[in-house]
Amino acid sequence: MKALEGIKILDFTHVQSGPTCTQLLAWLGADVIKVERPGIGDITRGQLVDIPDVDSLYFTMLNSNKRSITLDTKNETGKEILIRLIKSCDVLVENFAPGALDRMGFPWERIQELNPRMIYASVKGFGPGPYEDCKVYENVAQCTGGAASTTGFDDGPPLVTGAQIGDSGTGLNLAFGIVAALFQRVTSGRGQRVQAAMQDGVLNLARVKLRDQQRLAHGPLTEYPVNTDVDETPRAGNASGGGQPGWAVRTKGGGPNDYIYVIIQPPGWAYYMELCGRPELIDDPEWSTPAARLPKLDECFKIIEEWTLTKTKLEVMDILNARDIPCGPILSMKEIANEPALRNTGTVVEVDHPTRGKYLTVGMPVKLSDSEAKVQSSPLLGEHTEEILLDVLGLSKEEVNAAWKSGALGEPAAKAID
Ligand code: CAO
Repeated sequence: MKALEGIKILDFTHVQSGPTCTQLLAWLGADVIKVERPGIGDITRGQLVDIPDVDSLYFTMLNSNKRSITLDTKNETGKEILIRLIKSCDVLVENFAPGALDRMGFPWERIQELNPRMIYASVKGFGPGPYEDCKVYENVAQCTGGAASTTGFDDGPPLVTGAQIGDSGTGLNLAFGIVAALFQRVTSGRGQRVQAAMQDGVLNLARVKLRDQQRLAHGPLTEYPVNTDVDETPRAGNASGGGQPGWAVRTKGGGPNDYIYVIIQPPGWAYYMELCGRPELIDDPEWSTPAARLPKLDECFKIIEEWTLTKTKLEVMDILNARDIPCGPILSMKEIANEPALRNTGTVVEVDHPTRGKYLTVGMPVKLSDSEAKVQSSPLLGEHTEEILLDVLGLSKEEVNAAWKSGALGEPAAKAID
């Protein structure tokens, strides 16, 4: 028995933010029914294609463990089927452009009328306000949520990060909101509206930078490389966001990812200086305290780098961790793909896809002891159309055939079941 077994999700999501949410719910055991436009489907099926006529990795890595039904919700029969799906499911999740579901004829008021227990969950770029009608993609959210203005080096432009904090981050927030709403429904008996804005999701993750904006009123941010004459949280380069100074230093190899992130905490200083062959700096009052080191962190990291350049990043990792000194080798995606520990825990999983063959994906990031997340293939477009109409809605074979003929499920009369 999985955590969300018995819960049916009507999944109107596309691209990344919504699909990442419903994929998490599927891994928790929910039956996720992905509704896609006949003949087209989720636009990502055909984006960044690496193998012709095969669903892209973009799609397969965000839609595992789901079932797919093709349904034209602007067709009259399609609308009737959608009404039956709304009545049969527990949660409707969507991340269309603002107002799209209303335009289809299904505003929240109508959904509530059709199924008062329905939880209606949405991702939008912005919450209510001047930008509520805007379409939004990942990097727009990173820029408007405060991440880009605080990422990068002080003498360079704002930078977006490779981590999809706007899309996958907001999908995670939405999943958490849905699970809470399902829990509340147990006692209230009612569904509710769950809304997650991508700007809010990014800002939630950039919280420490709003902290620093307020600290500026009381003096310079001394842990930032550039901290004078600024009235907005500056970009910190690789400086640590916490109270401990840190930096990415080079290691042996000279490759683009031959770096390790080191952190100088007071208890580690003496060991660093022993390793670096500079024991005289251990007790020197010019170097021995965090306050003495603060104005010359550049020099501190240069001394440490002279030593790290003699070792590989993984050797440095072993040496420092043997003394409980936290550090982070910069792992490339190639290294992560081949990391045995991540394979063993199911964080990196090999999946077999009917037309693609084997590929790697990222599995469930949270592990539940009583609800193991087994990653399965993503569905082909419309793979489960008939199965869903028969099993979930209890339609007769004649009704399914009539639906095909109406064009609601795709090419009319292209299909008929026995
Ligand atoms: N049957 C019939 N019509 C369907 C359908 C179906 N099964 N599924 C979708 N459609 C229609 C929608 O109703 C909509 O039609 P209208 O424009 O007439 O209302 C249309 O398809 C496309 O929807 P869209 O406007 O959401 O798609 P888009 O490609 O233009 O925009 C995006 C994409 C992501 C910018 C927009 O959906 C958005 O801003 N979403 C909210 C924020 C978000 O999640 N962004 C993250 C995206 S990942 O980086």
